Amino acid sequence: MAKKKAAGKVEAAVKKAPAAKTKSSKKAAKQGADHVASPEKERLQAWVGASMVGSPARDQAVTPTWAQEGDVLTTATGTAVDDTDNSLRVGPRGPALLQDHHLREKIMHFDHERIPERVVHARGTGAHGRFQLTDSLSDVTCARVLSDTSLETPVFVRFSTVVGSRGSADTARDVRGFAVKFYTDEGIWDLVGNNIPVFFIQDGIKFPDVVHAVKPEPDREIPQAQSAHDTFWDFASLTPESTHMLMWIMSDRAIPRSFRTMEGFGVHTFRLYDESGATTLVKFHWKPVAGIHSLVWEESQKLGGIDPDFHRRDLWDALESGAGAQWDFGVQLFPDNDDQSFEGIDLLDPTKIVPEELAPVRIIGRLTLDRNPTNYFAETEQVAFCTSHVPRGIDFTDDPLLQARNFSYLDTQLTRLGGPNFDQLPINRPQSPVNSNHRDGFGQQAIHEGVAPYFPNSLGSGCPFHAGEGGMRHVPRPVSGTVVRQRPQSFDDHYTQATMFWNSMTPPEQDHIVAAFSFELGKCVHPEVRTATLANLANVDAELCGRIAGNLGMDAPTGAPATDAGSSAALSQVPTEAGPIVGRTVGVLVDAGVDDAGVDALRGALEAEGATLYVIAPTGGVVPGAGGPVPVDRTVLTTQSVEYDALVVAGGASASSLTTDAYTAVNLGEAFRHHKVVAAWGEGEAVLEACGITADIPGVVVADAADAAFAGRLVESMGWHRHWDRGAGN
Ligand code: HDE
Repeated sequence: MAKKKAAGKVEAAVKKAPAAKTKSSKKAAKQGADHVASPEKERLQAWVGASMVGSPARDQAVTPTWAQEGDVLTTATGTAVDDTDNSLRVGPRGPALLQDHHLREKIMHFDHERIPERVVHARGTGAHGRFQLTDSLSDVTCARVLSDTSLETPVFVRFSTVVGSRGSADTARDVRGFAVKFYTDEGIWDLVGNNIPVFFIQDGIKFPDVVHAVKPEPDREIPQAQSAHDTFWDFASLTPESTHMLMWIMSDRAIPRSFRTMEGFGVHTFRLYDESGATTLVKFHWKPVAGIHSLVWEESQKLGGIDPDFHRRDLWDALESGAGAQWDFGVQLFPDNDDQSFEGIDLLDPTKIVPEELAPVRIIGRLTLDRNPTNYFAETEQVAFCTSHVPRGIDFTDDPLLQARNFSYLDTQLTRLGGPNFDQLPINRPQSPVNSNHRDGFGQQAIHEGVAPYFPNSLGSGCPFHAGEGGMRHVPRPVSGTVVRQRPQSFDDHYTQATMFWNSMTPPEQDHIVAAFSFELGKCVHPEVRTATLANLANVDAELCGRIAGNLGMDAPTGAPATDAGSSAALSQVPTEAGPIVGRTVGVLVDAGVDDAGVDALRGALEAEGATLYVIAPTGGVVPGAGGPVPVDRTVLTTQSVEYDALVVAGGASASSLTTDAYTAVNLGEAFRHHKVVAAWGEGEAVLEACGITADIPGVVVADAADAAFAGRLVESMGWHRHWDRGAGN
């Protein structure tokens, strides 16, 4: 049965070459369908048993029967090991013997466990899931993943920060990578995007420059995972095309609450084509179902120490708890006209967006992440994305950033993954048939049969054949011009969209941007770097520039900001209605005598919304409640308010000891200052009042009992994420 299914596509090609219906054409099908019998597979089957046969190759390796078979410890080549605790020595106190292969192999393997980390995006977190198309794009593309709504496409997603090294903290101010590997039935599609829709530079030749500038300074390797230093701002101030991106990176977008609450963007404009060869330009968008939410700056900084794995843990926990993570997938479609522009915006310029007001995002599908990796190294570390991996129906534009990326990703894998066979690693393997004539190389995993890995051939009966019209297409486009190193004039306006971004922010969001610029420039020791940056910002907005200059104690220069930049509501993160709280966390402060029934009721209500309640007490174990013991999840020694979306003071006799407790006061004050929901029931209200937090303040929820009405108000209040109308704070 498996044979039939996998062979379908190849058979189509075979029909075009009747002379080739031979052993080799069957082999072509077999090579693509990993679960078809072969001598090698048969040997494997005899060895590991039937369970393995018939499952997709990728999953065989994800559940690596061959690597973890049998009960005893063996060497890499299967010899049973008698003792792994003592090296072979001449007497118990004598020297070690060279003939101890197990010792040498164990240490040799350990010595080589690390592979080079990614030169950018080194810190990352991965998850498995699926993509379901809901609205077919068959009118503009022949890509089945975008046109066949009956398909569910498996995916692996890797989120990342850009600047920090592999061990850096998750919550640093940075762009987040949002890379999606679609295992489509027509080959891999890697959509390697970010959570910010524009980029620092317009031409890929500048990428080494921006990365060298933002990475730790080369003499002292300081600072780690921060753009707040001279070399970055030196480069940025001398590169005005980065101004729009700087606005985003200094905004709350760069300190997301969770990967689950980030938008994702393909950034570049791509090209779609249909069976007739008609083309359409497209920008890709991911919209988080959980809403777009961020941390506040102080929170992100504290989390870097309290829980450097905050985002990784959040995603892991959400997937383990079943809350999952979901995004709607959307497209902005544009006619593929001669100048590849839309409403005066050059679609080849990756420092520009097309506002959603001009080209609405059409939602066409949903991404669901629901499975954590089995092994971090094998999956998240070894996953290799290449922007050049696209199935038929999707093509590139001449965006000079995209063109350079198409070279870079394929190239970088050679160093990281040790050779040209990186796409044979289990996590990178397509789930569609593969039948290339590539052979050998480091880490070759396949045992190829036959003698004719070349084209054309007769010894292999011509196999594998050209797919012709059924393969990738290169839609004919006239290209002509003079060879130059030059940008088009239409790339020249570096400020208007930066101004539009500023105009689109609410007052608290603007405050955060001012604070971020002030922090970063305040960390620069060279005054000329600050001066040059202010000169650029003067062209964005006089108030923005003036406020930052004021914070730095400098004079604000005069610029010429666009007066017609307008605004776009889609750019602000402040919600217009309360959203879901799935995957959110609530800390409940308790002590002896707590209203345990109330804790249970609240837990039930929150879990029904997909949120998790954590009981926080002075010590671990259990706390004696009014009606029975309450298990403690975290203690005041291990947790802080920054780890929760809301803090609640429980009712009951426990409240009296909490009223005078310093930890309680500090943490409630902090959650309040971070504009989070703060709540209490029963006697707990007095604890809030002792901290100066009263029921009439926005985002403060109090009630006599932890009943359904209280839970409902708490959930609704958390649905707003932050209560900026509270006034003072970060
Ligand atoms: Fe990347 N980028 N990039 N980048 N990028 C890499 O590829 C590069 C750019 C992005 O989770 C590297 O496998 C160049 C834009 C993500 O594995 C490398 C240029 C965007 C990831 C590379 C860019 C991205 C990477 C490092 C300018 C958003 C992480 C290791 C022409 C649309 C993927 C690797 C993962 C990773 C090069 C610009 C996103 C070196 C040359 C623009 C999400 O190949």
